[in-house]
Amino acid sequence: MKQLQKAYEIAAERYAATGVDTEKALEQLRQLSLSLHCWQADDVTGFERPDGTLSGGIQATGNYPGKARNAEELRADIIRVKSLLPGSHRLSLHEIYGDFGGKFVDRDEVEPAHFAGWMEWAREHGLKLDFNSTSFSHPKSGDLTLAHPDRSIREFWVEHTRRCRVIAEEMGKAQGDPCMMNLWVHDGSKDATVNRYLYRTLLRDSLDRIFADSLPHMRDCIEAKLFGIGLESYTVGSYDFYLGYGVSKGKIVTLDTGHFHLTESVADKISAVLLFVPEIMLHVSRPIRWDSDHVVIMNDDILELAHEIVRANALSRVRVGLDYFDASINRVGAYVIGARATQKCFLRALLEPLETLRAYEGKGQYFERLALLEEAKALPWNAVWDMFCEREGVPVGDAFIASVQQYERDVTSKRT
Ligand code: RNT
Ligand code: ZN
Repeated sequence: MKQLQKAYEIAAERYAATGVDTEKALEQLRQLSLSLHCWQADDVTGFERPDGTLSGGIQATGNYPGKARNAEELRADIIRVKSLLPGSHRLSLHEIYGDFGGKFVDRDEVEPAHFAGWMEWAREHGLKLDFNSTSFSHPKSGDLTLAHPDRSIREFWVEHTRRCRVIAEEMGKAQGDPCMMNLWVHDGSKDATVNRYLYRTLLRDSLDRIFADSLPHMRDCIEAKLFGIGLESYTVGSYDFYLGYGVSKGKIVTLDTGHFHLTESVADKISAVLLFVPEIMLHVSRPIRWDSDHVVIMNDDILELAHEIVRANALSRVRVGLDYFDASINRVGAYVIGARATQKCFLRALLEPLETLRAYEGKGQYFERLALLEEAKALPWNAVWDMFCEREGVPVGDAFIASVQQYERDVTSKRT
């Protein structure tokens, strides 16, 4: 403790010299809740069918032992993860994670009652819930759902998504805080299509019907992407499509960091998009060559994203959800690495000597601006991070590794 305290005091002094208040940064970081994705625990399988396989252009690769096989196991994993993260966080559920009691409940039959157990559990553990409709991994998923030219298939998915909004509304009401409901559908085409306009018209019309009722305790978020596996040539819900929809209807746009061309900057979108939509939902992920959903680490992409949010003074208008699924390593560990990396990126952004940088920029002192940006990278942010963990009563530094290993020995290694 003494060393940690000393290191923090030295760091605080150095930051103060650049005009940054570390205590203020820590307070802001404490307020930043991540929306933890439930699906890293079980490779996006869910509990709808015993033999559920993942479809919809997304894929989890690896077969590391110990994935959660039911709600009880998933809840236990999340509780362990939570104990290793500073701050207080939310949990994002997909519809296929309902408590279906061993009975098959089709997507157009799902009800808030199927999530009563989750709501009770969440309340007990001080977690707030977010929600997602699920278009994938179903016999009616195919290549098209909400944009399907067959009216009955489209109806099925409209009904599903409307029901999901009602579930989100109940969650929001129960927790006294709006539930963010994310809508992503994989609709697209493997090869050249001559019906781009038709499918997008159908998707727009389906969305209009889904969003017809205004529900005060939930918020709609709409997520675009570039392409899916097996759906490489065309995505109905492209970025342009959802940005247009979101701007015209006042919906929250979800930016998944894996859903753009790899040289496109998601960070640069923050200040543009926030001028025209109420809020942004992030899906923090790590694409390697494609939308591979690797575990998030502190890389330039996420650092730049966090910096842009802080520079835009937009922490209150950006929701930070995680979205990755690596089945090749310890899954509880994967959560902790990605969540802590995201928090560290935000901490570094909060510690940026912004006033000084802006003063330089205002006076056209671009050498000085660049020099300080470079120096800022090496300021002792890690001592501030350690202090954050210490104060929050969670393992400091790599001490969380032992806790994940212990949990593996006691719990996940016994799941066969
Ligand atoms: C898929 C989207 C979507 C999913 C989750 C499971 O490319 O990113 O957000 O990852 O809904
Ligand atoms: Zn996503």
